[in-house]
Amino acid sequence: MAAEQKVFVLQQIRFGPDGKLEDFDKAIPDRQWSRNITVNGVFVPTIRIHPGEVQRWRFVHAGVEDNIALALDGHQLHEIAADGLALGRRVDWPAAEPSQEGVRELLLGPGYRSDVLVKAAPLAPGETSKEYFLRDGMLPAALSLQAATAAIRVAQSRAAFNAGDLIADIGNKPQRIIARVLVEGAAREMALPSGEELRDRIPSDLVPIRDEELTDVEQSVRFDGMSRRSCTPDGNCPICQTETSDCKLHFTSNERVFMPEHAPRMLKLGQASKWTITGDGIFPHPFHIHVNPFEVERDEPAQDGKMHRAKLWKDTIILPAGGQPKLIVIRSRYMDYEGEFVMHCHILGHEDMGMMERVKIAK
Ligand SMILES: [Cu+2]
Repeated sequence: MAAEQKVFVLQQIRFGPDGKLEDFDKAIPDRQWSRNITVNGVFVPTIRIHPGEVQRWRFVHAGVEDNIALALDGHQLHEIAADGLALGRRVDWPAAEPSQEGVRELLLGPGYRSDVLVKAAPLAPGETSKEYFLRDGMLPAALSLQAATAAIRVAQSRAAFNAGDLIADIGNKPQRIIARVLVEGAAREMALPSGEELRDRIPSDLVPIRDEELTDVEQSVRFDGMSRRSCTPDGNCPICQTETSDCKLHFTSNERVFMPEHAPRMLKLGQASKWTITGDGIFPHPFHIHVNPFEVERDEPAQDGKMHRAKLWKDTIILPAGGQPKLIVIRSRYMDYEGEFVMHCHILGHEDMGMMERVKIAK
């Protein structure tokens, strides 16, 4: 039996304690309302799965800026693809509780996609259903509860929504919850694919980039948030060339705010290059590039249950925050597309304030 596929579009919707947001500007300083995660537009939906069944869940982080650390109670998330690209292996991310020391949840930054297989646990004798929660480990529990309370107020005004169920759930345990997973119905004995069975699923053009392929010029990118160094007191700014008093905050890529008239970064068709990307260490900027994915390393759980470095192909990677800027080195091959596109930070506010560049591939 083929695994049923479910798409989870995760969004972070801002609203106030009355469940409304008439003025978006008011939401910015009030950080507590930025962490409401909806799944396909629904707050804490119920996902149904049979005992023993395997389903393919395709997560899309379509949120504005907060990272999400995914984990499901009592079940591993068996990751098989990242950013729409098959991994060629199965990465078994740990269950939410109890978590193994040093092993982390599956991290999704804005713009990330992740495909996981979930095999539902069996029911105990006499049980007709069992409830689990899909959680976000990054979500502060108190904020989760506030968000949930506000959501209940909204839900109560709509007859079609069973607010009573949600209130009962939130009463004591479910904090940091994204969705409720209900295991119910007749048992289905479905097997997870092994790592070997997944090995040949990698797209044929995504073979590792060898050192001798790196013939195009090495690229360097630096994302800086809130750079003020080029503003003069009269507001005349050599970065964005505006003369308004609004010119105070810059989100820059290589010290420039995006301008359509800036010349694009040039890459050579059919060649490959190394990129060194640096964030400012203040914000966790997700670097995202269109058209060609890149090869990068991350820490992921291996067969021994510990975290190990592993290579994968992606098109979005978080430049971590946490004080010191940290370099990320990637490799990319410019395959069959000739023309222009963009690379940018996938925190949409940063991108809007200038953290973006044009890129052009030519012969
Ligand atoms: Cu950013």
